[in-house]
Amino acid sequence: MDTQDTIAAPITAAGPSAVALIRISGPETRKLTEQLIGRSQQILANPRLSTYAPVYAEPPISGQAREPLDHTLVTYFAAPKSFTGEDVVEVALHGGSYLQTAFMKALQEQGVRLARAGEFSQRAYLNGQMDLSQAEAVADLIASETAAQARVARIQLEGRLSDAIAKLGAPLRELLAEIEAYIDFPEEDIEPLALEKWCASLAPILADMARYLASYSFGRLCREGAEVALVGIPNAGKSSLLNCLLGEERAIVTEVAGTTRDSIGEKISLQGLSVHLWDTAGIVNRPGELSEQERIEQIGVERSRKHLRESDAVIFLLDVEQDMEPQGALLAEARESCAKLILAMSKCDTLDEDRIKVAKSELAALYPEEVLCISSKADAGTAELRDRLFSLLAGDEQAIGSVMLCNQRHYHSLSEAKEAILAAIGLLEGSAPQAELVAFEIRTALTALNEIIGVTDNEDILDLIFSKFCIGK
Ligand SMILES: Nc1nc2c(ncn2[C@@H]2O[C@H](COP(=O)(O)OP(=O)(O)O)[C@@H](O)[C@H]2O)c(=O)[nH]1
Ligand SMILES: [Mg+2]
Repeated sequence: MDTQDTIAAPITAAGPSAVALIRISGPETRKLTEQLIGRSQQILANPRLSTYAPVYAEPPISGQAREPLDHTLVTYFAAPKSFTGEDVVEVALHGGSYLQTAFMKALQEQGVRLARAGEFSQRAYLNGQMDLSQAEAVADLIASETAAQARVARIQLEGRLSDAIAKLGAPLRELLAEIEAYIDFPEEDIEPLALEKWCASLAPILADMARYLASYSFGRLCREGAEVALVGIPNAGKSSLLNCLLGEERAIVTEVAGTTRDSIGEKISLQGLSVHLWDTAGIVNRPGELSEQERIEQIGVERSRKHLRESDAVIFLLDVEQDMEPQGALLAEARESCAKLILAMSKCDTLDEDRIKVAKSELAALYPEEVLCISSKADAGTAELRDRLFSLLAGDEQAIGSVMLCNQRHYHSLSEAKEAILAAIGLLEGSAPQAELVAFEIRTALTALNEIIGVTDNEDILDLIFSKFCIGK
């Protein structure tokens, strides 16, 4: 990819709006400003200060008056103090497709290239304005729809993940230097005292790595959202609960068993966490020859079972007024399929205390945890259900505010680093360890850590990351 030419693109969304911001970045930026924008000397002499100026669709021709395209605010950012680290000019045209198209065409006639998706951020990365994990956070922040998504992205953009990774790397580099000193004298055995010291210095690094890796299970959910399914036999009250949690009549509810044939997914926010909530078809096993209707029903049931297997958590609804035997069998199956399961007794507005008590004791063998009682009709117990669901998804990581691993790429690299450190410790604890081999493992760990913050020139990785950005970012 050419990083030497001058690029431009609208950095605001397409369509009519109050303003449409056009960003120009690269070595020709100053020259272009002089050609296409009035009061250019004032603009270029005052970086980071917005100036109201006429904008033109063609360069000046001596002796001829030019008609301006627009009058707008123009801001110059002198390299390296700009988003990309290059000379940048941002032109805040009035929003609207004609003005944007005309000005972009004028720029292209002056030799400017239309920026590719993510190219401004890629230049920012290549010019050292931010590291790779921060560039990824820019894309995440733009894509975020909930508080949790925005928060984990912002923390990463602030460089806190980068700092944490750098903190893991620093003592490893020191240790590597020490070990390499031994490599110069291969005939000498490593002193036992040194071995002990090296092992001791690796232990806390390993513990930190394990902690960050553990944070990925919730960090991933913060970034990507959680998939949660409502599961139970027909008529257990699943669709009613979906509607109740959504606060709208989304799914059809009737007293007829088998009303819900297909899964219906809707998003809700749980303390800022994005949850994709699925109402599923009631699960029934039908032995023997199936009628046409039953065949259709079983396709829905297959989908429900898929949700059981693949969801991050399951809310199992149990209707104590219906046959308990098939519900018990299904609960056992659900527990096998999904590690995170909440059992809730539905329609509690119709049950008296004694009935609830008896049902709870019947369920104790299958579900020793606290069974929830809910009523979608009376909107009772649902606040507690939401809290339980959040705690279950969050696990030990109750606060969305600390440094968490939330990106699969980072998780893989850190896992590699941890494996290498484990291998190094294994060598050091074995008989007659060779300094070269230990050093090799530590170098492997450092390379993997560097991949996270992007001390990489691997073009494939870079292209993969930046191609996911939108144009203008
Ligand atoms: N009294 C009462 N009835 C409910 C409640 N939830 C669902 N129902 C009724 O139970 C029947 C089945 O509900 P539905 O949500 O369609 O169950 P699904 O088949 O599991 O989706 C309908 O007649 C609902 O009105 C509740 O909390 N209280
Ligand atoms: Mg239903």
